[in-house]
Parts: sequence; structure tokens; C-alpha cells
Amino acid sequence: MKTAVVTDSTAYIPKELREKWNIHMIPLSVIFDNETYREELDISAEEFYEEVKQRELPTTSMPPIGEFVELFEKLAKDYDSVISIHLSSGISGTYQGAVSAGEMVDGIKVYTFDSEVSAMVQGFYALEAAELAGQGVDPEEIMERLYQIKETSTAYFMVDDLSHLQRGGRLSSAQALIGSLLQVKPLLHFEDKKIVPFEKVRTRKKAMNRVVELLAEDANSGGEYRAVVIHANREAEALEWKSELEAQYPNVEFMLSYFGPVIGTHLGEGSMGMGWYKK
Ligand code: MYR
Repeated sequence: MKTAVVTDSTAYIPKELREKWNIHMIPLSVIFDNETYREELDISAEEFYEEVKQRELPTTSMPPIGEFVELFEKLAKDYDSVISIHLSSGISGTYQGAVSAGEMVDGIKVYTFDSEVSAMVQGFYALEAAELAGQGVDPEEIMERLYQIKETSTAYFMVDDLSHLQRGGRLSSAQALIGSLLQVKPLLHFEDKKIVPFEKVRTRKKAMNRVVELLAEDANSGGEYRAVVIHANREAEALEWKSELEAQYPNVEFMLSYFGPVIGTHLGEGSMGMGWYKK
């Protein structure tokens, strides 16, 4: 039983890691002045953060369904099944696109997985699925493991300027609440697949400390964890945070990742996040 693993570009799994684990990637796009750029393929994160300094923030779009169909049909030549893992269906039509494409394609069984999150926290699912697929584990069993990870998986993030999320319509809160949040640095998270404020926090430092408290609650309850610090063009700050945490939590394996063009459009430069799950 050969199983392929697909994820979308918003998992921001570096190309080398995707090649190592044989993970197929389908890109989402950013659109600047009617011109579409597929992230990673046509625009890198570095180019994007340079570009937005000079231009209006772009909009984003999900991959065309035809690209999913094409990829699944290609995979059908070598694989019996595919597990397609995507960013939360509450913030993008990508997952639904994969589901629809799966229904159109013959000769391969398509399993779709809604990560209910995005960025490398979504990437964790793809990496885990790819490792199991490489060992020849049955796709149903891989899906079970993904649902098991979901039980302990969590992510928090903060933005410098909430107006990007508000403008893109990806903040699920009453208008009045958003108004009051614009004055602070709220800590955000996903609830029922959507982005909602987790707590009102006044400063970035306080928000970061609160995330560490939340990590500590889990990490200190025992077991081995895998975590990721994610930044939007703030690599030095993220690396420093990661090193501090590595020294404090030996039972947590930390990775560093970034918010690329599509997620960066909605969060804005300077955003920072952390996610983890119990291994
Ligand atoms: C689309 O156009 O379909 C893509 C929309 C992407 C919305 C992204 C909203 C921010 C997600 C933050 C994820 C943080 C994970 C730690």
C-alpha cells in the first residue's frame, strides 16, 4: 500500500525537508495589483516582506481545484492513496478544494485532513504523516495518528497590527470587540477552525510570556513535545526566544519556522507565534 502525502504552501515546510520526506506541496498565491504570485515558486518570503514595504498589501487566493486534480492524477500513477493536509477550512477554501478534487479523481483514494490551523503547526501533521507513509503504514492508521495529534496540538500567535486580519476578514469577533482589541496586543488562537482572541494582553513581551506559561502547563505535565517558534520577518528575535526556551524545556524539541507571503498578508510583518503537540 503506497501512500503519498500532500500539503499546501502555508505549512512552510522548507523544500529540502519536503524532498527528504517526499511531501508534495500545492501553492497558495498572493495577488499584487491583479498579478498572481504562487508563494515559494514565484515569490519568496524575503521578496514578499521587501515588496510590502513599497506597495499596498496584496490579497491571497487558494490553489485552483484543477491543480489538485492534476496532482492527484499524477500521484495515481505511483500511489494507491494520498493524504492531503491543509490549512484550516475556517480561514481558506483550500481544504474544500482538496475534498472536491478528491471526488473528481479515479484510481487513487484521497484522504483529506483539515489541520484547523496553519503554518508549521500544520506542517507537523504532514511531517508525521510522511514518516509513517515511508514506513508503509496504512493510510487509515496514519489518519488516526493525525487525529490523535490534534488532541494535544495547540498554537498561539500575536500580531503587531490587527488591521491586516480585520481587513482580510479572518478575525472572527464582534466589531466592538475588534475595536477594543486594536489598542492592545491580543494573543490569538484558533477555535472551531476560526481565529479568535485568546486573551487581551497589553504588550508583545507580555503576550510572549503568556505563551511560555501555556507551554509550561503542558510541558511540565510530562511527556515529550515538539514545538515551533514562527516569525514574520523577525528571525533574530525568534531565534533568541527559541534558544531561551530550549534551555528551559529539555523535553521539548524546538524548531524555527516563518510566516510566508500568504499568512504574512493576513498577519503582517512582525507577527510571532508558537505551536506544539505531544509526541
Ligand atoms: C486564502 O486566500 O485562501 C488564504 C487565507 C489565509 C488566511 C490566513 C489567516 C492567518 C492564519 C494564522 C495562522 C497562525 C498559525 C500559528
